[in-house]
Amino acid sequence: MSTGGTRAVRLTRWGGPPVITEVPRPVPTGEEVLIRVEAAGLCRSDLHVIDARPGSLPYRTPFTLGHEVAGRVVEQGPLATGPAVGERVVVYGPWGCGSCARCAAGAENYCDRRPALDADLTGTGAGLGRDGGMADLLLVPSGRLLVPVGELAAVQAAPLSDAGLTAYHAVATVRHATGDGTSVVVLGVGGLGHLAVQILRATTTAQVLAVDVREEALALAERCGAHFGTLPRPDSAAVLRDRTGGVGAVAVLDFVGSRSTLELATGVLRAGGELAVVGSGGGELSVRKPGVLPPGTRISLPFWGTLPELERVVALAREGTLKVEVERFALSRAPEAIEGLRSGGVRGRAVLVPD
Ligand code: FEH
Ligand code: ZN
Ligand code: ZN
Repeated sequence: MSTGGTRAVRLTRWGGPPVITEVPRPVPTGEEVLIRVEAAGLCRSDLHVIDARPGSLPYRTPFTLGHEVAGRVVEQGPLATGPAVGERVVVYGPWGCGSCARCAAGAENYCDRRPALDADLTGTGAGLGRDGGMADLLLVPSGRLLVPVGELAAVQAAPLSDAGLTAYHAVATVRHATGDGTSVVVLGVGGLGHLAVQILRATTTAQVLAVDVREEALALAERCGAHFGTLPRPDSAAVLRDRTGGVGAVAVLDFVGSRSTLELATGVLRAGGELAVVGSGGGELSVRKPGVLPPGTRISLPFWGTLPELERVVALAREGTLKVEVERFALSRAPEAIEGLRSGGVRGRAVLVPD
């Protein structure tokens, strides 16, 4: 059990391993708010950050990892607003400029000043060039970035800020196309996909069809409410189209983003459908006419989500509609958790809990 110490899992140099080290206790000034971290989720993007080549990301090392954080407000700067000391919160992860049109609307994930912030190596947010929440304490720039979670368990709350919010935003992007008798395909039932299945079932009337390379992930998809699940096979597109009554899926949510999943998406999409590419699997898709995509296809690259959406995700979780499949690790076992995520050995979302 930490003695109120300030441990942090830090990326000290590009290409080096994350190390657990002592850091000075942050002191909140101005609008800043200090959070005692209760849980911090691991994300595939953490692996991309850890593996990044020097200069490939607009971040300066060293910084603490962790962009999926829940905890309790313990100290506020003199100008702080938002949740008071003692309140339990989840941290909205994309930290924008806070004042442009997009940030004013709560869409800091699409901050208009992001290019300038990146040019200054300001960082995208907690754990993404700024000190993050794989730590005992997290300093947040403003109370506007905090959403109260009441008595929701921290290991359930933390993943809502990234996995839950990203899945919700992706569903929101395609929801207009859904309706009775329609089908949506979810490619990849991992930390984000299993939440997308639940969100689709909770907020649309579409049939949900899931694809994953792991049998246990298909079992998770079924527990989350998917109507059908299949391992990828040579005839997967035909099998899935058949499940849609032959017309195809009005939307495909690709949480993998690999060549094979994008290829499968082109084979199952209905004309005039929606392809949301969420995963950063490095796959490429030729967008040309005529080409592999059905006529009328709309492609989106949804990124994270908005503050109002995070409030809705927290509300779904607090009412018991959204449940995160979690694998806990003590903060002191962060390196092992990171390697477990890398090897694909984590079931659902890996979450670090300060020990
Ligand atoms: C964060 C930063 C950069 C790329 C992708 C991400 C996602 O993990 C956010 O959900
Ligand atoms: Zn992430
Ligand atoms: Zn902004």
